[in-house]
Amino acid sequence: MEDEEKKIEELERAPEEYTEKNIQVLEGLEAVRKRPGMYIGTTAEPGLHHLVWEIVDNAIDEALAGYCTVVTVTINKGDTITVSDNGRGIPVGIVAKTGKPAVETVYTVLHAGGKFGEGGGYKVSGGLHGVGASVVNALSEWLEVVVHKDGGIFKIRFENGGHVAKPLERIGDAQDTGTIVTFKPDATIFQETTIFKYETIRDRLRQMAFLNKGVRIVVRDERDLDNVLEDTFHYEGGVKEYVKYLNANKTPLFEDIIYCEGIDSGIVAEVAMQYNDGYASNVYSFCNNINTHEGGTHEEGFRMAITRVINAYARQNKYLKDNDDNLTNDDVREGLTAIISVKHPNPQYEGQTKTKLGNSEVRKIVSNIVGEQFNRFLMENPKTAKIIIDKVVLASNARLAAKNAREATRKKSVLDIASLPGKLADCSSKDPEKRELFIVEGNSAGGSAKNGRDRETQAILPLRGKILNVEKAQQKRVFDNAEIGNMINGIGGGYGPDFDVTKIRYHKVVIMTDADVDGSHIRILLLTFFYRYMRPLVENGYVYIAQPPLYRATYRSRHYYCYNDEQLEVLKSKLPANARIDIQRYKGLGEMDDTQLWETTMDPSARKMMRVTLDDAIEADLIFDMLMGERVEPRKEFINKHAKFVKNLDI
Ligand code: 1YM
Repeated sequence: MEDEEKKIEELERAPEEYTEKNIQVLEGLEAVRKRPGMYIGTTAEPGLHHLVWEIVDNAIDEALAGYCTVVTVTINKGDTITVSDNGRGIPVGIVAKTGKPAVETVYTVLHAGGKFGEGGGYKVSGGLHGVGASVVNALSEWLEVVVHKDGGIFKIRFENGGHVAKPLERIGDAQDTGTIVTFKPDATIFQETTIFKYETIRDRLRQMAFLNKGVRIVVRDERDLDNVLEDTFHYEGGVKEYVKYLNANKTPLFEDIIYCEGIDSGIVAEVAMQYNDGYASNVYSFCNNINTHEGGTHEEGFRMAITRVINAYARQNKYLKDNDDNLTNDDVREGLTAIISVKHPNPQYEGQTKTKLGNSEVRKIVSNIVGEQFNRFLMENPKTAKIIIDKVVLASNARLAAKNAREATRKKSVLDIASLPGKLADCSSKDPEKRELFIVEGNSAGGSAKNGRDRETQAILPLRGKILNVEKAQQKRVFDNAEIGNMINGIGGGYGPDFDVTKIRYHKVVIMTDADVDGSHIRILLLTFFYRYMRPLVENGYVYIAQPPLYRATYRSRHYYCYNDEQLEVLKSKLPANARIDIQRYKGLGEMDDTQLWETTMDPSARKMMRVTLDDAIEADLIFDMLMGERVEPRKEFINKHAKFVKNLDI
């Protein structure tokens, strides 16, 4: 407990004049309230949840330091949050620099946690969130911290964005140690919503448990006491179990999950991976428990290493002949599920969304660790090695075939106006922001849409029947598919890794399908295609789902459109009790004429469209796997559980 002694010593030094410091503190918190976006990104729903991550990060740090085994997060009645842990408890002694108890300092001074944390344990927060507990306090209506430590229970309460309402006091005796924080987000800051989403918190905490092996994380929703929700996540296998979880709905090619770990220059790296019989690549990377969506040096190091090792092994064991080309990064990624997790004391983030790891030393560290340990794995497991090499060689052959096929089609059709698909009825506006592309199920609905549309801004691309399930098909078949080719040419930004969202010809791509089972299947097939081959289109919020009405009710020759059963009931309740209402249930878009389709579904001033958003790409991947993959059982289960599954899709 050397750190503790150092801290107490520091605490005992004569407090300086602190009135002025006090003012500085309040100014600091006031700055957070003035510009919350600077600290938590947004005050919409993600920002609200950010408050939870911030407090949880401190508890996880305590777990990584080796003092805490259980973290509990509870959503209480009234949407307050309680986070508790069984660590050492935040120190309660006076800090010389501020003249205040350490716990008060942590909750009122920006970035204070890191400062006295130095030398104690492994501080991992401080990445993308890591703005510190004081930011949560600044953005809360009230916040209470209870500390069990040194035989006592201590409590402090803040109100109105971090003002001390009840100074720290000892309120009882305790045998145990730990920290319990409860807060209520300030509704004047979080104007959009102050309602927490259980699923969002649950999914993030599950991920935290995978990334921090051994920590037990309990999440509870006590808002409805008749229906308390609770999940516990605890993975001794850490990222290994994460890969198993991600592959649960796939068919792995072998049992083992390959695992590499190491520490170099204070940087901890862990990698887990397994191949499945699919074609998609599911490689996710993290730095300090934050998903680095844009990749970075840890991912580069990983890719370099596996490509190098696989090529070397394939040559040594004569799977590749001397004059065969090397297998490429893309070949080794096909069907690969992997988690790359690094913990770095001083991460640098780059990229558009600051989710790309930039520290250059990490490339080599990860590459060395993975290179050495993956190579050893292949040598020790020749049967599995053969399965991997066969898979990668197959991918390589398919890639070459696809390339040839592409080159053949490219000669016929370059991505320019001349090659726009014949079935596309384009619009006349030149401004992509104003242009909308309706992808319409069936030729007859396509016809109505063409006649009913606004020709200046709305283009129509009718689809014939079902499109290919890209989740199950090999790449070559994907590009041979006419419907897919039409969409790629129509949208105009290319596809796959080369997809360029700045080149797209429409800023709204609207999926318009029938309101029946086939329609929702086609919708999922299209979403899967966009998600796998034009992900930035989804990420930037350019994909929409049209909402055609389910019913047309006619009363005294006036038509009323209802988009769901509820609306129909409301309408019925508003009309006289014995009114003779003629109700027509639309089974397909084709049952509407041009005018009806325009009025109900396409007219921007009247229509309802659902924008497809991507809350959590990893969970969305899992759902796509389940809905579109080979295995039938999990899909049945999911659909039974979520009867209206399309609505519940987290994308
Ligand atoms: C529910 C949230 O904050 N737990 C927590 C925080 C700290 C400690 C233990 C802790 C850290 C250290 C020493 C150290 C923090 N302490 C500080 C500071 N849970 C939660 N549990 N003793 C206890 O880092 O050396 C900041 S966070 F700065 F006061 F030491």
